[in-house]
Amino acid sequence: MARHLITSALPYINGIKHLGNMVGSMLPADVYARYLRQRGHDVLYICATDEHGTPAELAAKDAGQSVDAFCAEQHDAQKAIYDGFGLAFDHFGRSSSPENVELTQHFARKLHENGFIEERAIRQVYSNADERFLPDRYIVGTCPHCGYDKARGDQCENCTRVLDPTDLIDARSAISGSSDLEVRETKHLFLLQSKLQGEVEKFIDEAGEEWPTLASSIARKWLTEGLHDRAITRDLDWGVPVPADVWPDLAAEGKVFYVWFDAPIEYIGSTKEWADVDPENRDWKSWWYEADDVRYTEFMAKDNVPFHSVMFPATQLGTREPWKKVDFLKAFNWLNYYGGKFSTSQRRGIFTDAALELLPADYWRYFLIANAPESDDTSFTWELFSSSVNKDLADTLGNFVNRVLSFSRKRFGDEVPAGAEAGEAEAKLGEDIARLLAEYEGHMEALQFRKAAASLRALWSTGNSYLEEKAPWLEIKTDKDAAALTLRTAMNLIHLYSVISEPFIPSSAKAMRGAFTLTDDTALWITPDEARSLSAVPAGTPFTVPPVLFAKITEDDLAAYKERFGGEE
Ligand code: B3M
Ligand code: ZN
Repeated sequence: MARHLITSALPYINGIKHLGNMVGSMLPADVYARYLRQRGHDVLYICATDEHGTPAELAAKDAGQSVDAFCAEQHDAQKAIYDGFGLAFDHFGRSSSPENVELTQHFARKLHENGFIEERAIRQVYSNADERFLPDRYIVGTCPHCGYDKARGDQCENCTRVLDPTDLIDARSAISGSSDLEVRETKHLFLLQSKLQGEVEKFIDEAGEEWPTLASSIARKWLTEGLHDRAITRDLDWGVPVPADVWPDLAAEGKVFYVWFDAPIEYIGSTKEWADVDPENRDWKSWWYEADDVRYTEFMAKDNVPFHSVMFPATQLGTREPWKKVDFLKAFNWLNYYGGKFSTSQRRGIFTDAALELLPADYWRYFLIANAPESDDTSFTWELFSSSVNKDLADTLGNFVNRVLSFSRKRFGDEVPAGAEAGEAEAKLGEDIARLLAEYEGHMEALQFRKAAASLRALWSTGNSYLEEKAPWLEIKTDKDAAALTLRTAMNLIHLYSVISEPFIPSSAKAMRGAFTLTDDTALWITPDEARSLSAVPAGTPFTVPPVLFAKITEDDLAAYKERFGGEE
C-alpha cells in the first residue's frame, strides 16, 4: 500500500467546461484515483476552481455580478456537474480560499527571503479610456510569433507561447476596445526564475525521466528557451494581496499576485481546506511537506505543462523548504469536435452540463477515456460516440449482463445455479481472463488510458465469446447441468466486470455488483490469479436482474444530436 496524491488542473472559474477540458484533466485523474483506491492504496484526489485573474473579472463583468458572487455561484455550478460525472474528489476547493491566500503569501515570503523575488519598475500598458492598467487578458492583439489576431496579453491561444502584453501588435483594450493606450511605469514583483534554471533542469532530468514524452518534451523545450524572470503581481482588484509587511508600497497600491502564481499553490491550499473540515483526523502537511513516501501524479492538458513542469517546481524549489514536487506528469493533447476546436462563442461542441442532460455520465466517461487524446489529438464525432456506446456498452457489456441474468432466472430461479463442475472451456476462459486482466492492470499502472480501455473491452468480449460458444440456450435442451455451469460462470464474469469496470463506469458497475447478494464481498479488487477460477459468486447466491444498463442511441437520436449541437461543417 502506498500513499498517492493526485491533482487535476484546476478548471478556470469563468464558465462551464466542455468535454475536451473534462478528458484532459479531471476525468482521467478520477479513473486513476478510483483504480488506486480499489487496489487498496491511500489516495488523496484534490482539485479546485481556479478563481483569480482577469478572465474571472471579465466574466463577472459580463454577467453583471461582483467577482466574489460570480465565483461562488460558478464554483457551485461546476461542482454540481462534476458530481454528476461521478468525479470522486477528496476535496474540490476554491483558489480564493483563506487557506490559499495564506499559503501563497507564505511562498512569496520564503522566495523573497531566499533572494528569488525582486521589485522592478516596468513599463506597462495603461488605457486612457478605461483609466487603468491593462494586465494580461485585458489586452488583445496580434501574436508576434504566429500572427493570430486574437492573442491575449498573457498567452497566445493559437501557438501557446507565453506573452507579455507589450509583445502584442495592434494592441487594444479588452474592456472598451479602445486602442488609446500608453505605456506607463509601475512597480511589480519578479520571480527570478533565471537563478533557478540549473535546479529546475536537475529536477526535470530526474523526475521527467519517467514522464510521458508529451510532458517531458514540452518541459525540455521550455528549459532550452531559458527560464526568464517573470512578473508575478498584477494591478487587479481580485486576487491574493501582496503581503504588506514585506512590500508595503506595492500592497498600498493594491497589487495582487498573478493567477498562475497562486493557482498551483492551491493544490496545497485545497488540501488544507480538506484538512480544515476535520482537523483531528486529516493532516494536510503529511501529504505535501517532507512527504517522501507520497507519490504525486498530476493531470493536465498540454498547454498547462510549462507551468507545472517548470514554473511551479521553480517556485517550490526557491522556498528552500521540502515541498512535495510532481513525480509523474500526465499530459493530454486536444479533443476536437469534428476535427475543429470546441468553441463556446460559436456554440460548437458539447459542454459538460449539456452532456449530462442528454445521457448518463457513464456513457461519456467510457467514450472519453476510450478515446482520450493521449498520443495525438482526437476528434469527437456523434457517429463515433454512438457506435462506441452501442457496440461496447450496450451490445458487449449491457446485453451480456441482461441476457445471462434474465435467462438464468427464467430457467433456474433467483439464485446462481449449481450445475456441473468447471471443465475445459472454463479453464481456458480463466486463462484468457487472467491474461487480459494482467494487461489491464499494467496499462492502468502506466496511466495508458486508451490501452486500458481496450483491455477492458477485450475482457467484456471474452464473456460474449464464451457465451456464444457454450450457447446455454441450446445446452438447456439436452444437459441442464451444463447450462447451469455456463450461466454460473457467466455470472462470475458479470461480478468481475462490476469490480474492474468501476473506474470507468462507476454507476453501472454499482448496479451490476448490486445484482448479487453476496455474504462476503469485501474484496475491493480481483487480481488475475483470483479471477482465473471465476468463483467469487458461488452457487446459491441470490441475484436480481437490473434494469437495462445502457440504452442504444438510435438513428433518430443521432440526427437530433447533430442538429442540436452542429455536426460536420
Ligand atoms: N486554470 C487551466 C486553464 O484555465 C488553469 C489550470 C490551473 S492549474 C494550477 O487553462
Ligand atoms: Zn501565437
